[in-house]
Amino acid sequence: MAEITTDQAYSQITKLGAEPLWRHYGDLFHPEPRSAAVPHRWSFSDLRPYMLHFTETLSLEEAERRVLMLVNPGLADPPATVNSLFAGIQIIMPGETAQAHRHTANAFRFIIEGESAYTTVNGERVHMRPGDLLLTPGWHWHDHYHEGSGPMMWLDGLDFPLTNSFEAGFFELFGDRTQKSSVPDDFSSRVYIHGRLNPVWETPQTASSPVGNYPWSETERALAAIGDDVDGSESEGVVLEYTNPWTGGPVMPTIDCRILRLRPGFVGRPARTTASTILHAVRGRATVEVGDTTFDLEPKDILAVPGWARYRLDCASTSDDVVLFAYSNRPALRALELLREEALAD
Ligand code: GTQ
Repeated sequence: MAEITTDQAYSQITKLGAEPLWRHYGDLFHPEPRSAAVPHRWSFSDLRPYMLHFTETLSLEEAERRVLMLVNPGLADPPATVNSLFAGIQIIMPGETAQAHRHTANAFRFIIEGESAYTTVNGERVHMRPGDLLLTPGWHWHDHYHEGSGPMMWLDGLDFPLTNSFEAGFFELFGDRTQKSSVPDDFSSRVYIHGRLNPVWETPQTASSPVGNYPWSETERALAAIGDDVDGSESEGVVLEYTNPWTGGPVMPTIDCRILRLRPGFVGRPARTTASTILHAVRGRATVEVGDTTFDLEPKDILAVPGWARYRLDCASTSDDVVLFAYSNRPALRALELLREEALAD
């Protein structure tokens, strides 16, 4: 090969489908993670009128789901909200059905507004109220129906960016628009919600929690029972994780869901984690620094916190407490031994 120049060797190996690692090494191996996602806030009150607009112009016969995707400016194609996770806001109007389907992506809904809708999950009608967390783990049939009045809106969380990156995304229509009820309404929540009293006649069918709905009333009770008797975590205040009653672990293999309560005057210690996180303000006004940006979260807003970004939470500007809902890809990172979390100096 002495007769060819080095430049020719580079172009020849490219034609042969090879590249020199030494010219790419620094792009592939970083001292620390570099998220393509950017810190970003979505204002619920800004988006809400457009949600309502589409209820007038788009029927649910025309759309699989009426959802506004919250697309991170750094993750437009394929769209994602943070690495491996998606957030969307879904709206369904009285009398509408969102047809039955299933997908390998894990999903949950956190209810923002409205009453008297339910999701049928594998034959069980699971009713929704604001603040409830409903699970539709991967490959569970689900359709939504609204039998009440007024718009019903919720935050959808899915891991399809992850399932698609693994090239393991499957999707299937049920056939009929809705499933028949084949299990008593809200049965899984009634059986499992007590947590420390599990049914012995059941055996786990999937790695995900069998609970259809973690009702807000129980979350409130848990927060009230703890009250102001603990400081909680230095960075995130009183943090409660929704758990799988079989394992005590996260609700789904790729997504964990938590409630954070920042007591009045809370000023959090900065921290970072390789987990990519999405925050949703349930009540109160929080200030959240992510990287170099400071966000004021109004109730119902949604915030993307990219992995390994420095973040700091506080509610010093209000005399009320703040409650946030948070979900992340922490369980997936933990399973792959990629989870690193640390507190930082102020
Ligand atoms: O409600 O089943 O936001 O399938 C995205 C995909 C919601 C749902 C989304 C979905 C759903």
